[in-house]
Amino acid sequence: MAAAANPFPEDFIWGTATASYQIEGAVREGGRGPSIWDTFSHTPGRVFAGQNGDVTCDHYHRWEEDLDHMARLGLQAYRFSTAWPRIQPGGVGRANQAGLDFYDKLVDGLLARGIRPVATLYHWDLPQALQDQGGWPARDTARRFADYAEIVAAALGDRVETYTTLNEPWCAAFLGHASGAHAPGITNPLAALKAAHHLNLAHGLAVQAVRAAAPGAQASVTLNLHVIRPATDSAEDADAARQVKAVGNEIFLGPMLEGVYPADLLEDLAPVTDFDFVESEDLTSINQPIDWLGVNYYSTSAARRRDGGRAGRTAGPPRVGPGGETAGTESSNGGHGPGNPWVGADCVEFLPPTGPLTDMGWNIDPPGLTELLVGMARRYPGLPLAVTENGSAFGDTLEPDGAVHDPDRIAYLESHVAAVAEAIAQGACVTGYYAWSLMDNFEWGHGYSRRFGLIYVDYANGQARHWKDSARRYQQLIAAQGRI
Ligand code: IFM
Repeated sequence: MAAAANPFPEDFIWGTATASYQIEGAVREGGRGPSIWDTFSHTPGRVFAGQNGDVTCDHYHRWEEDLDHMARLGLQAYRFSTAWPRIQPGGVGRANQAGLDFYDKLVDGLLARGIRPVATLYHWDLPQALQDQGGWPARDTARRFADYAEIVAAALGDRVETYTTLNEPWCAAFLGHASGAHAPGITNPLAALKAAHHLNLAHGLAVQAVRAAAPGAQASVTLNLHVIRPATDSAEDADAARQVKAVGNEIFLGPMLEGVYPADLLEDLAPVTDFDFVESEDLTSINQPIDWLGVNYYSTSAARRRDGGRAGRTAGPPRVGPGGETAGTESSNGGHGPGNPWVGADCVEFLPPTGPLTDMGWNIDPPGLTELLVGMARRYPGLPLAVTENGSAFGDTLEPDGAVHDPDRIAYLESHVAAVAEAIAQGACVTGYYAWSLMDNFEWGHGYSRRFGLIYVDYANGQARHWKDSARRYQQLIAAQGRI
């Protein structure tokens, strides 16, 4: 029997992803200033067991060893983030050379190993000094971000294949400012919407700054697009799903890719604001051409209209936000942040996730990834897509011989790679897949209680790295160009 054709094109990119605050540690070294996550994690009750990113994987010191692991895995690209407070410790002004030097040697080390660097400029570690001046709800933060983007792009230049402006601005805006489950821990719907707009503006200004400073590099943004299904086929539930998608997806897709805030979103949000913080040229500034769109995908959700319609927000039981982000009153954030991140969708509730769940309490729904990719490809023909994060947290055990057997993670990986193959077979232009994550790391409000890595990090024993079985499986998949 002839082997089935491999849908992954020859130039498909296999990578892994990480983020600065989650892996670097060394928070007081190399002139780094404090970020909002330093402040948040050192505030009692915010993070599971009072944990923080002070040391985490100690990647700042172990980066060479980590690059060697990447090379052994056969990675073709590595998606990392630059820490704004390492590069501008106070968020403004001249660059801190020691901070740039760290990423400079990281990029050279990647290139020396044949791995393409993909740099995310913002993965949530805003300099605390900018938070003290208003943070993302303040317009000036967007302009400061463009300055920072220019500094990074000028320093790393075209050695970096792609600059991604923002990672998951939904989380930064709504978990950070509506539910308060993430730094800076604010619970104010209007502040969340202002933050969303200023993140949009920051994206557009940063794309322009990157293009000017590194003309040979590509520009992208990564969104955690939520796959929301109506709980029933009733018109009410269809509208509930629409409302959630509006504030979860369209609030970024609209301005960034179409130059508008959709009318239904504005209508839903009218009880909160008339968007008077949007200035006349903003949408033009935001709507910059990008070279590809990054999509982070973990799970799906089902939404329904709550009895009583727009009866207002309830505290509700602990739950998990669709698209894989913690939300609401999860115990992991110590009971803080009781707000609802779904600003403008007060009359919506989510069904409890069903089926086998990951340690995050998230469902496992590979067809959701195919649906998302195919849907985006049809909506934006000509815009290549990449899966910039996908992965699963499971409770791993380090065996005495150093092995970590993680069949559930392997099954998750294989089924989602197959889902990408299916999307490509259906015509979606998907150019890469980045497993989350290279190694276990600081999982935000959950601290170290959730392990997403392909590589196990033994925090209690000098951050020693141990390959899980899933790392070996990913190594095989890469070598076989995605053939399951
Ligand atoms: O760890 C996070 C990452 O920082 C952003 N996307 C989701 C991951 C898993 O929760």
